[in-house]
Amino acid sequence: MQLYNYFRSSASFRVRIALNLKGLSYDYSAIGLLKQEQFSENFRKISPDALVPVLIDGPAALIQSLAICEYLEETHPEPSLLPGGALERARIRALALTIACETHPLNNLRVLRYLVHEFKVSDDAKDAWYRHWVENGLLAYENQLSGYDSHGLFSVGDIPTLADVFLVPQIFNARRVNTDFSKVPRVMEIFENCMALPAFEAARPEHQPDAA
Ligand SMILES: N[C@@H](CCC(=O)N[C@@H](CS)C(=O)NCC(=O)O)C(=O)O
Repeated sequence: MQLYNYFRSSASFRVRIALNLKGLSYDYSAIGLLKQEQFSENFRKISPDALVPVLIDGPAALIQSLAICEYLEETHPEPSLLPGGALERARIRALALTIACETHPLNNLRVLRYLVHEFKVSDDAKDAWYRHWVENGLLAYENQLSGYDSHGLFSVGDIPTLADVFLVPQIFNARRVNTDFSKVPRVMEIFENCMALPAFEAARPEHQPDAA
């Protein structure tokens, strides 16, 4: 498999973690987002949205990190990233979507660029926007966890799931804008537990070949 990605992209980071957790090797192809390589004609052939990540598996080019992770889950079921019964799996998906749909899109590079270029917001205002939405999203995540009857080492239970795969990269992004994590203690505990695992550690941005 081949992964088109960018070291600092949190959506790419999710797929790197999922591949590592499943013990799958892949070739790393960097797409420089700041150099605007995502808009090149060649890349758009495999990524119509001009977004990373893209996973190539044989003749197929897969986009959207959640779809890619579910593809990996179906093609390589062990270890499972969606374990448990219907309730556990619904919780895992809801947590992952809280990050993927309610939090990350508001802070994506193209959204921030639009704020700066079209609305002339300052860097401070842009960071305040970012912090607002990421704190909002992480609090929603924490509140979901609080509603569960029991707590394990990870978001849902004692093994890492798709929820953790989506959570961890968002924390890395949030740190870059001095987010206040004081209202999400359980989230931060889970984050530390994840980062103690080699699959998460190896996927972190600084360890990627294109890290600046
Ligand atoms: N929903 C997509 C989001 C992908 C996405 O937003 N990727 C970002 C990096 S994290 C990107 O390529 N941004 C390029 C840009 O904003 O121009 C997924 O989960 O794969």
